[in-house]
Amino acid sequence: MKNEPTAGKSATNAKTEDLQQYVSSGDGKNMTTNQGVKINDDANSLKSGERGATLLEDFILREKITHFDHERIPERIVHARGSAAHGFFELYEDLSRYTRAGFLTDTSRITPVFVRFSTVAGSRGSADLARDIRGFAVKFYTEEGVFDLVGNNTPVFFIQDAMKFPDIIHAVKPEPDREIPQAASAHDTFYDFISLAPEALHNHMWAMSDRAIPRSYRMMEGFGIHTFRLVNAQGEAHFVKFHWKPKLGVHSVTWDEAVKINGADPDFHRRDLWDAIEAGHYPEWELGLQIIPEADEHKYEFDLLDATKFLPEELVPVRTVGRLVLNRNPDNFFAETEQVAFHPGHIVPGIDFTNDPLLQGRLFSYTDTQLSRLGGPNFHEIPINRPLNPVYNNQRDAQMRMTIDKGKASYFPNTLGGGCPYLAKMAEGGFTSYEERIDGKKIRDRSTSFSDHFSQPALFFRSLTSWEKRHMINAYAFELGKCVHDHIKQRMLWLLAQINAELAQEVAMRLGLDIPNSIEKPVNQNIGADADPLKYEPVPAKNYLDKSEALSQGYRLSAGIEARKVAVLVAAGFNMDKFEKMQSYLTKRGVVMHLIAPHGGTVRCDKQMNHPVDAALMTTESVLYDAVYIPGGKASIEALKAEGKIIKFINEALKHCKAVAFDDEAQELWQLSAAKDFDGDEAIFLNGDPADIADALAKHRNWDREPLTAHIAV
Ligand code: HDD
Repeated sequence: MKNEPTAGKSATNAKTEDLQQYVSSGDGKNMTTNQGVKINDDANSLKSGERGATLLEDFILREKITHFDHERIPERIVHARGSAAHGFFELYEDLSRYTRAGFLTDTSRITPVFVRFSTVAGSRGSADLARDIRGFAVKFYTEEGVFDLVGNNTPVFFIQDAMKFPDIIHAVKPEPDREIPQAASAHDTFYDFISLAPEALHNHMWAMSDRAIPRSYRMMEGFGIHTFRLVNAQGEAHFVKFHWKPKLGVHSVTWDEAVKINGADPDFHRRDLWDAIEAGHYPEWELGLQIIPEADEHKYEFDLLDATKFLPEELVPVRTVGRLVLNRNPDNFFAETEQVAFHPGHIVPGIDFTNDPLLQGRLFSYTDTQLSRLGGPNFHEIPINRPLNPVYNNQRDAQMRMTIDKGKASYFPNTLGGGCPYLAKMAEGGFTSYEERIDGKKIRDRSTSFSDHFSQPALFFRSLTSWEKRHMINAYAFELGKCVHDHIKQRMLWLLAQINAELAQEVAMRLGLDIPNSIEKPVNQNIGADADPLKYEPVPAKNYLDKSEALSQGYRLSAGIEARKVAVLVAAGFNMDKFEKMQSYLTKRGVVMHLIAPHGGTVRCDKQMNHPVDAALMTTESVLYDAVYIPGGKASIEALKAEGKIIKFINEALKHCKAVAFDDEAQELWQLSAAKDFDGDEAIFLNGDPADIADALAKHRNWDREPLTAHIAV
């Protein structure tokens, strides 16, 4: 199946073509009932007289209302809020030395994918910029069946054993008495749990880092988290960790921005992904693999089966093996994005599991949840979930069965069906589980090789730039500051002190609390009733690696500025030449320029031409843009000076460390805003050269400005 990716809104691949058979449009057609009867009146029910009672006989009314009454399905128990897109995966090099998976060995293939990004804790209608881990789930429609890589945007997870998943989710979800707070971890039940389960600290630190408030889904890394196995045609295995590296770099907004974006545009990430794809700026990631020989299983200071640990890239480099491009928006949110069902247990020959106890539990949960979410065991027949290759087996019936299975034999072995469907030998592509030797006793326990809960969080903190550390300290201070119970905050401070003294002291200072020297109960209370607490106490932090730049967002800036947004503040009489010079330079590089004026409609420039206004000042906010540009033009600047919101708009951009450029007369606004306080700032421009703005956009923010912005009141 060679399927060249095509560009534009009509980008197709084998899966999007397959979906076309289910796509329906009423364009140019009569309206009908679900039974195909043409409808003559869709506005009035059938009544006994003009002002009389409505008749039960009205099958058109009954059908319409009944269907409406049942439109909703249960939202996902976690990751309810999300957005998705179609695209393709393309392989750079043949990896048959490691795996027999076709999409990882055949470089001529284009494998269709459907990718869904999500937040974890919030409901389906919650705002996009919640401080939260992001889901990064990829469904590959391979020639050998569906492979799902159901990962997150952090390389580790909160817990080590699936047994604790309901607990941590109950702790982070809104508190059950009042169902408050929505899509927020800053509350007592969450910290009560985290402070008693030190295994959760590591992923929690990632949740307090800038990763948890991304600028865009397009600017996030993705991680498969667990150690999986690659198995080649000879049955030989290697361990593997999966990574997605975004071409646009990894970037985030500030917390102040996140809070304001949630009000100004709760669909900020959803809109950003949709708009970028519609404009032809297709987001792209490279697939990276860390491949580990089986012989190295016990080589590291941590256990490869422990999902709260990453494998530092300094120990095993990430090998870039292919690219993922998202080039088509779904046609229907519900049918595709809502009904797509991912499952870490959807694997293809050449990939296999490990004994990671978190992964093992997930293998149960994902099918189980679809049974109530999608209503029964036939959810694999929903178009978005169907594999590209045909399905033949002896599973039958159940709610909403679409397939019409022919013949008498729905069992195997059989003679009445000619022995069909028959089995595939391994050489014919039949899946065979990796033969792993297992010796041991049946035991409900946790390996002590999982007990180092502090070394990697400490490594993570050490690896951050000063601005990332500052953001994390403030995030902890905010979240714990929202908690009511001091004993919970104090346990958290004690735990933070085990990771990094600076982190703990700075947070303690902001909370107005002291760090306790010890805590009364065992540190780890996440153990069995008869377990020996000493056996499960976390070991003190070790330093087996001083720093890992890959953990920081500060070292991997990108040159890509596609679909970045620049606010251009204008009023009647603005300088058209300067604006057009800026516009032509930046739009060629994919930047979106929005003309923002005190009113909607059009705005007249100094050449007496009318330009359409993209947003009236009252309908938009500074936080929705990556940079601000103010062209000159005396009349324009005079009018802007009369708008109180203009200075707020500029000052907010300055506070959030964005590029701001003032041309000619606009320098009066430089004087009136906080811009004049930042002498020599590398992202504040007077008579800005478009190339400088492009450069500043690529750097994302001038974080060096941040410590100097405390006085800006916005
Ligand atoms: Fe999960 C959904 C990622 C552990 C149980 N999970 C879900 C989604 C993502 C992840 C991205 C949303 C998929 C989509 O877009 O539809 N989950 C993870 C990662 C984990 C993880 C990276 C650890 C490494 N999950 C995990 C555990 C359990 C679950 C340990 C239960 C034992 N996850 C679920 C679920 C969900 C789900 C309840 C909700 C909706 C769904 O599956 O389809 O089954």
